[in-house]
Amino acid sequence: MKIAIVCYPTFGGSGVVATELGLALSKRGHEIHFITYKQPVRLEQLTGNVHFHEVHVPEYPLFHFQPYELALSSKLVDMVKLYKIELLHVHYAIPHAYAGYMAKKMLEEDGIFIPMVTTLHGTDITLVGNHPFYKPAVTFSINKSDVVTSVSESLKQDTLNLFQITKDINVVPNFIDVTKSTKKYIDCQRSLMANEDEKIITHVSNFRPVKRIMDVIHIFNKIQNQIKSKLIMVGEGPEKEKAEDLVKELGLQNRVVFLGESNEIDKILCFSDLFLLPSEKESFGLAALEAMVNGVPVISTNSGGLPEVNSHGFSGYLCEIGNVEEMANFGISILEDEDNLEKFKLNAWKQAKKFDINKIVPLYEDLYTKALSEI
Ligand code: GMT
Repeated sequence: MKIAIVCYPTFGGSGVVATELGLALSKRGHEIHFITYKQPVRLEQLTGNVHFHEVHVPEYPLFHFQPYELALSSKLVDMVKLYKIELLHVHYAIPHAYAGYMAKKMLEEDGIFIPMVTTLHGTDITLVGNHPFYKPAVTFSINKSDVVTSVSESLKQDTLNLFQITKDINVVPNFIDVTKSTKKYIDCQRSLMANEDEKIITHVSNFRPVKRIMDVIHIFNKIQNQIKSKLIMVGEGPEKEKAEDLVKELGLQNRVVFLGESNEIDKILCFSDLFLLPSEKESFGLAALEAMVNGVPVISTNSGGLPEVNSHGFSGYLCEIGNVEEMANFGISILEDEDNLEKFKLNAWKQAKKFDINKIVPLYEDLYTKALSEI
């Protein structure tokens, strides 16, 4: 199939999932066209059947806001015609599903009928899309999609609760390449980050308020009181400065490293012993899955789709939002005993295997076939 993938090209989970999906589909023989405003961060190489088309938005001083949706829908129309693309797969409802629908309608004027699959990722529903300023447009574009998918059962329920949805929502969980494992990284340089007798705890996110970054620091503070350890903070975002201040206030400057954004998460996770994800809301928690596939147990909240990903008492633990005491105690219980730690590491890897890319990508292919047959 010839498929256009529309996504955010940044470090966010939705962009990562869209990119990994496109690459996996290309390996299965499909022709993939990424259409967005910048080359997606995980799209390192463009091969024969993977293309990238940049959406340019010309600056015009009259406009207070430059109309990205217009430029995107026009680009979609042009690329569909030029490459004879058969299907649009848009990731993140805002504004991609809206722009995709406009493109579909413009193409119909020329007698070209093309289905649109919309994947809901989380904040497009629970935080942004639910805002009264966007809600009618988001509801409309979800209902006008030919196929709708969500990355967890929890997100499906949130969508049905928050919007008047008339379409079926298919749950297709996020996935991971399970061949990624610590063994792959022969240059796994643990010694650069910590001494032999120290444990390494990691957090990866976009440092937005929803991630509860201060909880990460407080949990770590309690753990390091009992277990010699280091905290590696990966990512950038609005809460970073506050987090750095808290680290200073608690006198943890020598124990906490802020690495910034990284394209090499696996190289960091391969030497990590524990992953912290105390989010307020998480439709799935791709970061937790990336940790688990590297054999890193996860302490997370039980919000949103996290209970569908992290298994309590097996791959890690789930706690109430904000219960830093309990999260720290569970962390200590995993780290204080080497045998227990090894057991949790192995379980984390086993849990990740449930989301094997080879099991999940065919689910999308089936939905594409269905969408094409119904157009
Ligand atoms: O919150 C993020 O990390 C970014 C956000 C995004 O829109 O890219 O992630 C959302 O989509 C990911 C991929 O499906 C999910 O794994 C994240 O849980 C989800 N974030 C939230 O729901 C807050």
